[in-house]
Amino acid sequence: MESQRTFSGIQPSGSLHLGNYLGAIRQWIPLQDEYEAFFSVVDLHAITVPQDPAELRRKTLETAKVYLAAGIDPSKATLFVQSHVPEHTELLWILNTIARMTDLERMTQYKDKSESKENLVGLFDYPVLMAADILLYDTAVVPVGEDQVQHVELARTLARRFNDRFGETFTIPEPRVMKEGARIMGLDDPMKKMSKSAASEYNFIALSDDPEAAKKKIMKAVTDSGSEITYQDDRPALKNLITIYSLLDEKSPQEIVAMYQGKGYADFKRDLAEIIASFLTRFQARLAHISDDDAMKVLRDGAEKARGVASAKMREVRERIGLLP
Ligand code: ATP
Ligand code: LTN
Repeated sequence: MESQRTFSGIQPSGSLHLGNYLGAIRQWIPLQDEYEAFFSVVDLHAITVPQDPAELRRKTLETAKVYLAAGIDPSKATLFVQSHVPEHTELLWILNTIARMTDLERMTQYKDKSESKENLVGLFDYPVLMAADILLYDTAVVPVGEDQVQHVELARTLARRFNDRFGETFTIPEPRVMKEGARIMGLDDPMKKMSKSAASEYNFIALSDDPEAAKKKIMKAVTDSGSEITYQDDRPALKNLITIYSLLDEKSPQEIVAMYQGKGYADFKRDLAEIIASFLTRFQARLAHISDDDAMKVLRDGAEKARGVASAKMREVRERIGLLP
């Protein structure tokens, strides 16, 4: 039996942070053994907000290196840059002809992002490009953070609509969200998700942060009122810190609460700061070992493999909709 496929991607639009790592990349690692995996650096998504060309190139390569340092293994998974496979934009256009304005107007990420910026057509159409990414590979499982589930649902809708109109062509994808860590919140505001486009650098811990600087961010992180260490919804700032602790140190939140009985925030934060600093030190050492040339080679091989799958799918799609061969 052929194995099922999984696909996911991250935009090279800023420094990747702990939220991207815990909420996304980390869940990809076990999937490489279970599925035929495709992990993409989605540069065409990143340009839906203005990017400096030289910086975009640098961040695209850096993001690929982060995948490798996090444990994506190119002998198991296909790692590639989205723009290296032109079929993504071709399928985007075809899906644009079946996507409805009302499908896209409901997307919360667009509503959030368009408030503060110009209303670019590309930003509005962003979820359809994401649907193209997913459907091109007959993806069964899409690992993402909670904020992306709505977009995967759009991909399901478009796949069904296409299949109904033109015959069975696309696999209907399932989103897969990890329960803990699906949404790591900002250190300066536990009501908003940790984000690389946050206004303050005290919002996030970047994977490239100096470990000492990261410790300071933890010591400065907002906390709720009260002094005991408890894990509950009405203390969202502490809950978020315990979640991070729990994921990096592989202990349950309950174990952590028990460890800090009779102790206060200061002890808890000091230990969490050490755990994060030691994680960053190890991660950055792995990253430093990956050369630009090695990463470029992985991306070239990956693009070739991805193009093989994508071009076969596009031939099928063109035929279904009646384009002349
Ligand atoms: P921005 O912060 O600029 O909105 P982003 O950090 O969401 O961007 P993306 O490239 O859009 O970055 O997201 C990459 C992946 O990381 C997605 O699967 C997303 O769900 C996940 N992710 C992003 N932020 C968090 C977070 N705070 N907690 C958990 N997962 C997150
Ligand atoms: N929109 C996603 C990134 C992304 C993606 C995908 C994720 C683009 N294409 C396909 C999963 C599958 C985000 O995280 N902002």
